[in-house]
Amino acid sequence: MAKALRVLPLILALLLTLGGCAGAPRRDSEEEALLLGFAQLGSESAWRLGNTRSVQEAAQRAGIQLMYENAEQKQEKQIKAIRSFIAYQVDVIAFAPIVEDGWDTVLMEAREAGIPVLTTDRMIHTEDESLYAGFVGSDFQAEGEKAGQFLLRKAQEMGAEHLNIVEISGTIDSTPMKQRGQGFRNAIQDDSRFTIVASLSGDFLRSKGKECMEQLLAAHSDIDVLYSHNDAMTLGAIEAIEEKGLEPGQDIVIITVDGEQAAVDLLKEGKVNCVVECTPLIGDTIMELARKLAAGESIERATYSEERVFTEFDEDLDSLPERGY
Ligand code: GYE
Repeated sequence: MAKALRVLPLILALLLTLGGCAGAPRRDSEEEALLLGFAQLGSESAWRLGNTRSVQEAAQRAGIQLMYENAEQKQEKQIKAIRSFIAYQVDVIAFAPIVEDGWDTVLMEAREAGIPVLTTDRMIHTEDESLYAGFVGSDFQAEGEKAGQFLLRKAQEMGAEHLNIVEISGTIDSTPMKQRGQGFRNAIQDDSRFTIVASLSGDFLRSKGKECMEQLLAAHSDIDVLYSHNDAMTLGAIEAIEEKGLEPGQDIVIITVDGEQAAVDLLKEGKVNCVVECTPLIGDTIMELARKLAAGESIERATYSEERVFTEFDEDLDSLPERGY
C-alpha cells in the first residue's frame, strides 16, 4: 500500500509529460518547434527527389520539425500518412497529391482535428474548397501553353506544312498531366498544321517513357514531334528513339517539361529542342506558408513559382547556372 502511494506521483508525472492524454503523443509546449507533416507522393523522378530535398533542407533552415512520409506512388499510402499526422496532432499538414480525386474524407478528418492543410506541387479536386487552405506549386496550364508556343515557332523555322505529334503524358488524373495536356492543346488547336496522332501515359517514369516511345515508333512511321510531360520519360523515350536508329532533336523534335540538369544538358547537345521549366525547389515557400497557417493567418489560395523556357533558340544556354535537380 505504502509502496503504491510512492509510485503514484511518478505515474502522474509521466502522464503530464505525455500531454495529459493517455496514448496521444501530443507535444504541446509553446516553445517547441512547429511540427509539419509532409506526405510526399513518391520518388519517381529526379524532379521528385529534388522536391523532397528542397522540403527537407528548407525545414532545417527554418527550424521547423518535419515528419516526412513517402507514399511510393500509392494514394492509399498517402492517405495513411496524413492520418498518422492527424493522430500525432501536427501543427500543419502539407502533401503533394498524387491524383486530384479522393481526398475529401481524410481532409474532413484533418479539419475536425483543427489542422490546416496545404497542398504542394499538385492540386486536388473537391466539392468543398474549404478543406484545404491553399496550394503552392507550378502553373501547369501555362507550362503546356509554353510547350505549344515553342512548337509554333519551331514549325515556322522549319517551314513545315504539317507535323504529326505524339504525346507521352504523366500520371492519369494528376494535375500536371491534365493541365500540361490542356495548355498544349490550347496553344496549337486552331492551327491545321498540327495533328496529335497518339497519346499514351508513361506515369512520369523513365522506364515507362521508353516503353511508350517503343510502342509509338512501332505504330507510327511518321512521327515529327514528341511532347513529353516530364524529363524522366523523355530520357527513356530518347533511348528508344536512338535504338531505332533515329536522331532525337533532328528526326523527331523533342519538347519536354521539368528542366532537370540532364534535360538541359541534352538541349545543349541538340538532342532535345525545348525544355519547359517546372521548379521543384519550393521548400522555402512551403515553410513560410506553414508558419502563417500555424499562426492562424490566412494565405493565398494559390502561390505559383516563376518559371521560364529553355529552347534551342536561346543564346544563354552555356552560361546557365546548375539546375540543382
Ligand atoms: O513534372 C514530374 C514528377 O508533379 C510537377 O511530377 C510534378 C511532376 C514532375 O514526377 O517529373
